[in-house]
Amino acid sequence: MKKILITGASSGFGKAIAEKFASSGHEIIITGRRENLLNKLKEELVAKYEAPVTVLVFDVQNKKKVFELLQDNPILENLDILVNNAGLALGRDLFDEASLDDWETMIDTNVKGLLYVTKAVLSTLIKKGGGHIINIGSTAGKEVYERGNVYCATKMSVEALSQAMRIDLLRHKIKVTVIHPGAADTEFSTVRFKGDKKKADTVYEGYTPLYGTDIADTVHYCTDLPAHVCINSVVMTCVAQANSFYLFK
Ligand code: NDP
Ligand code: 8X3
Repeated sequence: MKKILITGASSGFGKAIAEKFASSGHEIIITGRRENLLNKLKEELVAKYEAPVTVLVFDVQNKKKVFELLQDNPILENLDILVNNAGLALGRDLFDEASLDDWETMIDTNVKGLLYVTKAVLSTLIKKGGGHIINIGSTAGKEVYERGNVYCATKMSVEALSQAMRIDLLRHKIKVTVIHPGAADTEFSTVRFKGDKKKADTVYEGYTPLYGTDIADTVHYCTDLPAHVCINSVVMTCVAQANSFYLFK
């Protein structure tokens, strides 16, 4: 049994990852801001799989709270896997028309939040003598697309930080894997278009996108390999998509 901490487990990829690990007999710590959804997920996973589940409620942008809750917390003792998944896009606007507030929220969540959580958890992994960090990037972190500006920049940062972690944490035997998914049907687009569900749904019309379960299977595969093997990077899309630019509808 492994112990896994997942950020952003109240929906989408994080929720699917939680279910995948709970169903395969692991201990999971699920986190996010929406306490009601996390408690509901916990109830479901306990009832279905009798899984040990802990809920931690925090905003990854809140440095103080992240460190209070995650640094040297006995609940995290012997943690094996950290999945840095919490993140979002806000808006899909031209550079000169985009909102500074949206930019700041994306940077604070996707980059600074990931750094806070990783830093806070690292002492536990180091004490244990190793572990596995999975960072969720995006195809948006491989190629910049029109109106993607700051979201793409944050996901390019996730790629750069994953490379940096892999190098600097070698001596602690910590594996670092970055997973870059393409379009996946989650709450992502509803958040991006600020609740406009109709607009969000059009993103996934005319083809079969990825689903949270596809990303969960990939995370599970990467963490289930022999101790000496590390998958450094995965770029995954649905069959209809080649990269940020080519989507066959
Ligand atoms: P969802 O919107 O379904 O899930 C996002 C999760 O992140 C939620 O659980 C949300 O929880 C959490 N979250 C957002 N902001 C914060 C915050 N400030 N503090 C704590 N938790 C937060 O989207 P996805 O599952 O699709 O997204 C997961 C990750 O995958 C993101 O990093 C996204 O950028 C990336 N991604 C998504 C793709 C897609 O097409 N869907 C493709 C490639 C990458 P809560 O609101 O409860 O805090
Ligand atoms: C989410 C995929 O194409 O909307 O990271 O940027 S995309």
